[in-house]
Amino acid sequence: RALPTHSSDIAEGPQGDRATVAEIQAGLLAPQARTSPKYLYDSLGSRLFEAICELPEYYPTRTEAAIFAAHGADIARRVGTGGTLIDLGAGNCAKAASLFPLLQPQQYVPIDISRDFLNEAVGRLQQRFPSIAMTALALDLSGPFTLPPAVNAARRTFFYPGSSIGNFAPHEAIAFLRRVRENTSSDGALLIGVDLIKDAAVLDAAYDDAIGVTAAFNLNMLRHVNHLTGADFDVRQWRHVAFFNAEESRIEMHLEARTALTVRWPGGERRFARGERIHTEDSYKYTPESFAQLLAQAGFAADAVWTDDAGWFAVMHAHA
Ligand code: AVJ
Repeated sequence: RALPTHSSDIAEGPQGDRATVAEIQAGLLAPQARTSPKYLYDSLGSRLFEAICELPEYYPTRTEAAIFAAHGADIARRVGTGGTLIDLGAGNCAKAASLFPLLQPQQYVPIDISRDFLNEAVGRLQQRFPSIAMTALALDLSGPFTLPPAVNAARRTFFYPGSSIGNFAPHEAIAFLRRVRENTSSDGALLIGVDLIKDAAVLDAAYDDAIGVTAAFNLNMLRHVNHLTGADFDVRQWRHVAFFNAEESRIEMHLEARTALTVRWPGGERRFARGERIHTEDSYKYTPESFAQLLAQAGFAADAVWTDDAGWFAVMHAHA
């Protein structure tokens, strides 16, 4: 059963809406070409990300799950049962679903930009957990957002797992968490997964795996952009590049032109020299201390942190 999805600003149909097309074109025309990481997630991109989460090199998903497995009871005591769980960037909803027995939410509100993917996942989930009220929201969280009245206002816990917060630069992360904070009352809270700074070789491998799933995930963005804007990117002319930038404390993902080429779209074009790159994603890494500071700047007070034995990943709880 497909659930009704509230959406006003998601592009539908074969082409993106005007604002989307304009944003993408502006990024491609910038001196340092860039695209927002949100364009990594069309239906295929969301499935490629699911595959990434199963890779031996990609430790975040597995490590975060191990933290929940080891500290579940403690985490449930912090969060409390019976409230509203709001899942920011829910994807296939699997992480939240695995916490339902523990957190026993009264209402579950998954939010994701990938509308069809989300609807399908929530439809299945509602059948498995008929007693939890579910409201799926197709929203772009990169802008301001307001939760509809159907979402319980009391005891909202925002769930932001997987270190998705890492896609934002620190100042953007603060702005985003401030917007989350604006959607909570004084009894609101945040349960968030944060990827931690570690050996660069471990980080590099996690974002450039041996069988090339992350490369496919990155390259698929070009197909999505073709679809949205009518551009003529030839995926074969591009190569996946990913590395840890220690100075900025972030993984950078790029697509690099294998040869001099020109990309054309209705009303414009961009020439790329051989070796020139499109910056497609950043994934910032923190320490528990640096992230607690960031939370404080957003109006949240960190009150608990759980990590794995190696200290590769942290789950943090904060109250409003
Ligand atoms: C979904 C943003 C958490 O940064 O690790 C995985 C995305 N990119 N491999 C991450 C991603 C390449 C992922 N986040």
